[in-house]
Parts: sequence; C-alpha cells; structure tokens
Amino acid sequence: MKKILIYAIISILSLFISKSVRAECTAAHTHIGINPTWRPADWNNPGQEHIDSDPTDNNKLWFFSLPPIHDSATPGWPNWEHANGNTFLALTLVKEEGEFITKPSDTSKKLYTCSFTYSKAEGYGDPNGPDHINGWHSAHGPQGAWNLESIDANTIPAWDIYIKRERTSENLLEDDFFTLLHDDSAAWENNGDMYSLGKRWLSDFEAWGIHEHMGFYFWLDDEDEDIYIVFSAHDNGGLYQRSADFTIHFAKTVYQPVAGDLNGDSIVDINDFEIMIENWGKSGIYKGEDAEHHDHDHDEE
Ligand SMILES: [Ca+2]
Ligand SMILES: [Ca+2]
Repeated sequence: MKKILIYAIISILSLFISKSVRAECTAAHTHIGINPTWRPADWNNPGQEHIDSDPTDNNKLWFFSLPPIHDSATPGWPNWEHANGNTFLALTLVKEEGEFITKPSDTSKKLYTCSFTYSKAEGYGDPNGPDHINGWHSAHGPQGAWNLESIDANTIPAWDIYIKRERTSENLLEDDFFTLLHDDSAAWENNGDMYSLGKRWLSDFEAWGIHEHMGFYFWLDDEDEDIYIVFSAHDNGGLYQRSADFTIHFAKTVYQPVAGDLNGDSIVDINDFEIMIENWGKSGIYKGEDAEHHDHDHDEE
C-alpha cells in the first residue's frame, strides 16, 4: 500500500516536472558566455569547486552547446559534436506541402535546415528532446562563472553582444547559407555580416541575457554531405573580448560512435571483428617503472 502511494506521488511529481519543463523553451540554442577555460571540478556536483586553466581569459567571450548537466547534453560539449568529434547536427530537407524547395538561381540545389529532436537518454528523434538547433542564448552556468554581467532588473548592462559571420565551408557559395528570424526576415546573408543580439531581462533566470530564435538554412546540391559555418562573438559595449572563432558543422548523415566499432564507420560488423582477430592478444601497455636502467655516463669507453 505504502509502495503504491510512493509510486503515485512519483508519477504525479514527474508529470508536474515534465509539464513545467515543456512550458519552457524547447529549442536547443548555442550559448554565449565568458571565461572559456572555467569548468566545475565535478559535473555531478557543479555548484561546488571549480578549475580554471587560464586566468587571463575570464573576460573573453565563447560559444558552447548544451552542457553535461542538461538532459539533452551534447556528447562532444562544448562543441556541437559527438564525443569522438563526429558531426552532431543533422540536416533536414525543408518541404512545403510534401515538396522540396529548389534554389531559384540553381535548381540543382535544395533547401535544407537543421531541425531534429535529441535527448541523452533516447538519442535522435526523441520527441521530448529540444529542437536542434535554434538561435542563441546567454550562458547561465553553474556558479555564475560564464554569465554575462547582470546587476538587477533596473540596471541595463553595458555589454552589447553581436555575432559576426566569418565564413562557410568551401563547398558553399556565399548565398547558400542564411538564417531566418522568427518573423521570417533573413540575417547573415553574406560573410562578414554582423547581427546584434538584443539584451533583455530574462525572468526565468532573473538576469539580463540573450534569447533569440533563429533557424539555419542551406541550399545544397547532391554532393554537399558536410558543411560548416564559422562565427565569432564581439561586445560593442567594450566589457568583453572577442571570442575565438566557433565552427558549427552540419551533415546530411550523422555517424554516431558505437562501442565495438573499430574502423569508425558507425556499424559493428565482420570488418570490426576481423580487426579484432588480427590484433588478438596484442598489448599496448607500457610501464615506465619497468624500464631498464640506462647508463648515461658517456666518458666510459
Ligand atoms: Ca579563465
Ligand atoms: Ca565498423
């Protein structure tokens, strides 16, 4: 009886929690913060202890994907990558009434975007995972170390963040990439274009920050399997230093790492088995303490 009651309470609680999560924004954003070298010492306890390998970059901007604490954490955080560096962001064909859309100036190119759901537990296609990827958000990380300055609701911060489109991969023409704002107006149509992210009071975080939706669109021909775009973040307000260039990779086909896949093709089959048989019994272990003493006295003949 007691057990049933506990289960009932848990399911009511989880209902409530999933509802309140869904009430929030369900899109995965690229985050913008400061201090790229700061990390919690232990992601299982991110509120305590930290490491910071470089004290000179504490005011430098940086970009990151969904951090390890998130239910839909990006496997290769802070990049939009898998843990082995493979591309994480999948491209999806844009369809209008079941038909794909071709580029007006080159009908061999079709319109793609990046719109899929993902969670850590269920992987790609989990309807409860956020939609990847959509726009930008300020960092509101553990211990506040990555956060842009925020004093209170009445004090508008001095920072004024804008993002510059640096370049795209060489298989794209300049007008093969653009973004659409939520009102369907385009931004970043050319390399070198800047886009200023508005600052606003975010009541969810009780802090000043950035929350801007934006879809990524590409005109791709059949040869374009992988593409990338490079952005940098800047502060017009003079508070923060320019970020390092941030590269976002997209691919029509994503190759997830799988345990047992030895040749890296994301399939575990006879080819991996052959590699294992060929190398059966080999050992790559070397213990420095077993090294034989080497005489460095070169005077003796
Ligand atoms: Ca630092
Ligand atoms: Ca394989």
